[in-house]
Amino acid sequence: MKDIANRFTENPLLSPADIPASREGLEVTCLLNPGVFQFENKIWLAVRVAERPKQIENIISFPVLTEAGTIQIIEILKDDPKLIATDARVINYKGTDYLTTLSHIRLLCSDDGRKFYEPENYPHLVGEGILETFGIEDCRVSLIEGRYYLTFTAVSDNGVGVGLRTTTDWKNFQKHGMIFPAHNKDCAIFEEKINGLFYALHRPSSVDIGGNYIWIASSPDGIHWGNHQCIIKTRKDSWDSKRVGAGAAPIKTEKGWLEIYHGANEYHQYCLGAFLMDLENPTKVISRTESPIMFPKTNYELSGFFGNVVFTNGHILEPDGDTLTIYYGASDEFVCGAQFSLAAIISLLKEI
Ligand code: MAN
Repeated sequence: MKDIANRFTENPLLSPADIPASREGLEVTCLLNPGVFQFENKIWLAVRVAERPKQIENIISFPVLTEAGTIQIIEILKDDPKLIATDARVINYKGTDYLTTLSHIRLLCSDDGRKFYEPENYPHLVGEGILETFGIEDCRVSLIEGRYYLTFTAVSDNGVGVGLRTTTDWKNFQKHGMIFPAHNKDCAIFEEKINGLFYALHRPSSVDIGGNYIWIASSPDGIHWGNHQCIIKTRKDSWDSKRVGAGAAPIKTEKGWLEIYHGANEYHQYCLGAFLMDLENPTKVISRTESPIMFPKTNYELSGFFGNVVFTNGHILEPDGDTLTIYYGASDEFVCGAQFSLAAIISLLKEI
C-alpha cells in the first residue's frame, strides 16, 4: 500500500473551534466533508457543520429540525435500556435511528486555498421540510453551463436520500427536492453533458441482495434521472470491502473521466481510491486502482469524532493540469487539504 497524497503542512485547515455555532444552545462538534468550487476569483468550501448541545454527564442530547424549521432538542438518559449507542454518529432509541449531530452547510472562502474565512452576507444552507429534519450533509458542487448544482445527503426519519439545489450567485437558491430517494447518498454530477445528457454517480444501498455500490444515471435536465447502472462494487477482503461511494465530480482527462472515490472496510476505515470511465460512454469503467491512493495515517486522520477516516467530496484541478488539490474530512471532525499528481493516480489504474 502506498499513500501518494501530499498533505498540506497547515492541516487541519479547519477545526470545530474555528467556526461559531449557528445558534445559541448548540456547539460545533465536527467540521467535515466540504464541497469545493471557484466563484469570483476565490476558492470556496461548502463545509458540513455538525452541531449538538454541549453534552452533560449521563445524557445524550441532539437537535432535530421540525417541519416548520425550528430546533427541537431530544434528551435521552444514557442508561435507558431502549437506547443503543455504539456508534458516535448514530443512535437507535425505541427502534428509531437518529443522528447524534445535526448538520448544515456553511460557505467559506479563501484567496490561497489554505486560509479560509466566512464571508459576510452568504446564507447558511440548512435542512428544510420533512425530508431534511436530521440535516443536510456532504455537499458536492458541480458547475454546469454557468449554474452550480449542489447535491447533498438529506437525512430524516424517512431515510437518507440525495437533495438538489441550484444557484448562480450563492445567495439565491432553487430547490429541486429529492432527486435520488432513500437509501442513497454520495451523488456527484458530471460537469459536462455527454452526448446531450447529464450524468451522475450515486450510491444506493441495499440491506439484502446487493450492497453499497456506485451507480451511474443519466438525465435530460439534471433533475429527473433514469437509465441507472451499477458500475463499481465493493471487493472482498479489500480496503473497499464494505462500501464504496463517489467523491466530487469526475475529472476529464485524455484517458477518460477520472473519479476519486472512498471505500470502507469492515472496521469502518475510510480510504480513497480511483477509477476511470470511458469519455464517450461513462457507464463503461475502464480501470480502477487496486490499493488505496490515500489512507488515514496522521493523528488528525486517525483520531477524532469518528477516527480512521479520510473522505473527500471536493477538489480543484490546478492550472498546470496535473496537480489535483483535494479537500477532505479527517476523522469526521476536521477539514484538511492534500495534493495528488493526476499522472501518478493514472499510473496506478489497473484495467478491469
Ligand atoms: C452515516 C455517516 C454519518 C452520517 C449518516 C447519515 O452514519 O456517514 O456521518 O451522518 O450516515 O448520512
